[in-house]
Parts: sequence; C-alpha cells; structure tokens
Amino acid sequence: MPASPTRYPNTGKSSIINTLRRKKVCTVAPIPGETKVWQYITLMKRIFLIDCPGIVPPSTKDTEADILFRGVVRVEHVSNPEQFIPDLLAKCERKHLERTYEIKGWKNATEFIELLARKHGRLLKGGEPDESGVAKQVIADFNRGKIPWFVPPPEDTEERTGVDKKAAYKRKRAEREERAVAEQQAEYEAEQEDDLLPKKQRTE
Ligand SMILES: Nc1nc2c(ncn2[C@@H]2O[C@H](COP(=O)(O)OP(=O)(O)OP(=O)(O)O)[C@@H](O)[C@H]2O)c(=O)[nH]1
Ligand SMILES: [Mg+2]
Repeated sequence: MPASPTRYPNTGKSSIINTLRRKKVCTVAPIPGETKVWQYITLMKRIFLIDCPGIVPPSTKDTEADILFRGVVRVEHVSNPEQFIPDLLAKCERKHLERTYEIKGWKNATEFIELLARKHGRLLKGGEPDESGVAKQVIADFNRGKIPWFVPPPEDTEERTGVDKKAAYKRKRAEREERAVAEQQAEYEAEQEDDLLPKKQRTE
C-alpha cells in the first residue's frame, strides 16, 4: 500500500516518517527542498511510505508573502526581499523583534533594516545599508524560528445544535459521573482504613 505525504516543502514530511520509523531514515533540514528524490521506506511488512520532495501547488488564495512566511521558498531565490519586511514586522510583536536583534525605535520597515544593517556593519560601498542582504537574513531568521510569533486560533462562533449539542451534554454527564465514582471510591478507601485500624493495633 503506497502512502505518501505530499505537501509544501519544509513542512515536516520527512520528520513524520522518521517519527513513524523511530529512527533517522530520511534527511531533515530547516530549509525547503531538502528531499530531492523519492525515497521508499518500509513501515511494516505490507506498508511502505514514500518521502518525496515538497511541492508548491498554484493557489489563488495564498499571496507571495503567505508562501514565503511558510518557509517553503529558499530566501536566496526571493527577489526584492525587502518588500516583505513590512508584512513580517506586522506578524511579529515589536518586543520580540527588539529582543531578538537588540535594536529599538524604528518607525517603519526601512528604518528597521537600516538600524540592523548599521548594527551588524552590513553596509555597501558608500555606506549605504545592504537592504536586500539584511532583509534576507531577517526572513531566514523568521523561517527558522529565531523570532517568536504566533497567530491566535480562529474564534469559535459555531452554534452547536443537534448531534454536537448532545455530545456536549453527554460529555458533561460523563464528567459528573466520573467525579461521583471517584468520590465513592475515596469514601470506600477511607472506610477500609478505619476498619483496618483496630486490627492493626491488635497485632502490634
Ligand atoms: N517546530 C517544529 N518543527 C518541526 C516539526 N516537524 C519538523 N520540524 C522541523 O521542520 C524542518 C523541516 O522538516 P523536514 O522533515 O525536513 O520537512 P520536509 O517537508 O521533508 O521538507 P522538504 O524535504 O524540503 O520538502 C526541520 O528543521 C524539522 O526539524 C514540528 O512538528 N515542529
Ligand atoms: Mg523532506
């Protein structure tokens, strides 16, 4: 039975296979395009897995920035990387960026890049900041998890009716029953101890 995780690059396909096999059978790396060829891995007698290179399917929904921040593109292939820095700054909290890079006080993406370029001496001839080089570094840091960031889960606005509602009631009832059983058990155990006490004292 062939089973193959086909997904974006750098999303952990090879890692899942290593976890299933409980050993390192596939190479894993924090850069997209690590897996270059199909690799067959026997999971059980009649089940094998195929680790394959990631693919980026054409999508009308995902913007170029969405795809980039998912870590599925190698930064060296990104043209004008500085164009994505405003989006990156919007995704992260200022305090996290300040802490990661030990810089403060930027008002926009250009100032952010400039501060960083000066701090690390990434200047071009004539003293101009190397905007593209710094932007690539920041995007790479983001994709490798050096800058903390998160997205809150979507709000649960669904109104539960029918089966779902019944399931919630059932769960609550089961919890109540579980608590009652635990209380009874505790009472029983306490009684047992009380019963044992005189006997114990007798034998001593
Ligand atoms: N935080 C986190 N990182 C993970 C997880 N799974 C994998 N990674 C990391 O993500 C990176 C990519 O993992 P891979 O298994 O190489 O991804 P892939 O999908 O095989 O990538 P390609 O071969 O490039 O298509 C590695 O640095 C892994 O250590 C996870 O569950 N959580
Ligand atoms: Mg892989």
